[in-house]
This record gives sequence, C-alpha cells and structure tokens, in this order.
Amino acid sequence: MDHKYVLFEKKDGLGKIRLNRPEKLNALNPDVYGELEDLFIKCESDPEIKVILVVGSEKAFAAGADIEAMAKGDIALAYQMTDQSKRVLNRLSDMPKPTIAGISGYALGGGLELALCCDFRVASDNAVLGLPEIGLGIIPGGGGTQRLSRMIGAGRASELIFLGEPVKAERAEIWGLVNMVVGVDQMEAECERLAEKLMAKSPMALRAAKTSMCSGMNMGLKDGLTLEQDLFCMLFGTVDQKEGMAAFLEKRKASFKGM
Ligand code: CO8
Repeated sequence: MDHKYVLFEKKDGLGKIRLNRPEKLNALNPDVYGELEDLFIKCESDPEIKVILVVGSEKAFAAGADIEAMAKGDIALAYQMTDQSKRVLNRLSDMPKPTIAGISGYALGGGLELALCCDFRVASDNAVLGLPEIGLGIIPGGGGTQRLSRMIGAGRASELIFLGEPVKAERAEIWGLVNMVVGVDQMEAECERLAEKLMAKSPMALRAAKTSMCSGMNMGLKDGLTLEQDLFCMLFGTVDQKEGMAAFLEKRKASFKGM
C-alpha cells in the first residue's frame, strides 16, 4: 500500500509511525485511518519491531477526525467512518507489543482518541489535549467516552467531554492523561529512551502484562485475578523467566530472548 499521509521508519527494534498531513494539522480522514491500519498490521506481524511509536508534527499530533469529511455526512456515513476508526484503533490498543504516543501540539478529538490507544503518552510542553466534539454538536466517536473515563476517572473525563475545553500538557500530566511532559525538542528522544527501556524487558512478560491489564479491565475482579494467575503461571514455561531469575541470582543483567 502506498502511504500518502503517514510515514514509517524502522530502526533498532522501534517502528516509528509519523502522521504527515501538515496542511490539515494531521486531521484523520478515511485515507489516514486506512494507512494507519496498514502500518499497525505490519508492525504487529514484524518480529523485528519490539515497540511502536506514533508521532505527529511539532504543531499537531492530530487535530481530530477530518471535519470536512464528516460535515455533510448522514447516519450511514457516520457508521461507515466509525466502523473503520473503531477497527483501526482496536488494532492499536490490542497490539501485543508496547506502544507510545509522542504528542506535540494539538491532540484533539480523534487525535487524542488515537493517543489513548497507546500504552504510554509522552507530551511536549506545547501539547494541548482535548475532546472538543461537543462544540460540533456530536460526541467523541473513536472511544473517547469509554477509554478516557477508564483512564482518568469520570469526573475529569466529564470536564473534557461535556465542556469540550482542552487542557495543556502540565494539567494533563497531573490528571494522569500523559505519563510525562518534556521540552518539545526532547520529546522524540525521550520516547526513544522509553522504547529502549521497554526493549530490554522480556517481550513475553510485557505481552502477558498488557493482556492481563487490558483484558482484566473488562472483567470482574475475580475473573481478572484468575486471568493474571494463568498468565503468571504461563510465563514459567518461557526461557525468559529462567533467564530473568538466574540473572538476579547471579547478580548480572538479564538478557531476554522473547522465548
Ligand atoms: N478536520 C479538518 N480540518 C482541520 C481539522 C479537523 N479536525 N483541524 C484543523 N483543520 C484544518 C483547518 O481547517 C485548516 O485548513 P485550511 O487551511 O485549509 O483552512 C488547517 O487545518 C489549519 O487549521 P487552522 O487554520 O484552524 O489552525 P489554527 O492554528 O488556527 O487552529 C485548531 C488550530 C485550534 C486545532 C483548529 O484547527 C481546530 O479547532 N481544529 C478542529 C479541532 C476539533 O474540533 N477536533 C475534533 C474533530 S471531531 C472528531 O475528532 C471526532 C472523532 C470521531 C472519530 C470517529 C470517526 C472517524
């Protein structure tokens, strides 16, 4: 698939996906979602890629779903667009590898919803995050009403969703919406440092941790605890568990193989 709006680079285990539609502040139209889907599928199936980073430009991570593409739409078109975005975003949130969103500038509407599907959000100090859909007479349709309240609680999520007023990076960090805030020039390097730390861990253990946390979120506590127990025990069948514990006992750094 040719990519017009999304760039991709693979380096040292990191798959870097860059939204590149600067003239529209990386607004997400069906073509952009389609290109993202193609890249998410590639990243998932490529064993050389250990961590996925999604970034935009300095001015905008993404200013939302493309309003022009939606403006004259009817109910059928809205279903068509949300079916696509739901499929694409679920693929990202279900990615069996760690994912990071590196956010500079605007992360609004569908842009923030994209970032919410990542495991980590690293924000530049110029980042502005919000769900302004209410001002357009709609609601977030790419998971915002679900993922945001699960992440930061219903009270804070209501503030963002009902009022539609964005927040700056500093407040987003206090709310737990982003993991850290760094200078805009440092943002990508910081994401890469985080990716390196993740790559030093056991991919099997990371996958199990992610499955346990994400699937557990949709279960009652008892079922979630059983899932965690099963995944914990499953890891005792891996080479990485033997290596991790041996390395501790031998007072050396573990070298994980992903087996
Ligand atoms: N859609 C389409 N075009 C956009 C969008 C957008 N979301 N955001 C910016 N643009 C375009 C502008 O129209 C403008 O284009 P042009 O130069 O051709 O007129 C260009 O990008 C630059 O934008 P501005 O001139 O407005 O730049 P400013 O720096 O003045 O303002 C803002 C930046 C504040 C970010 C402003 O552009 C803005 O408010 N954008 C819209 C933000 C918004 O409302 N986002 C939510 C959209 S709705 C949504 O995301 C629903 C998600 C549902 C997902 C599931 C279905 C797919």
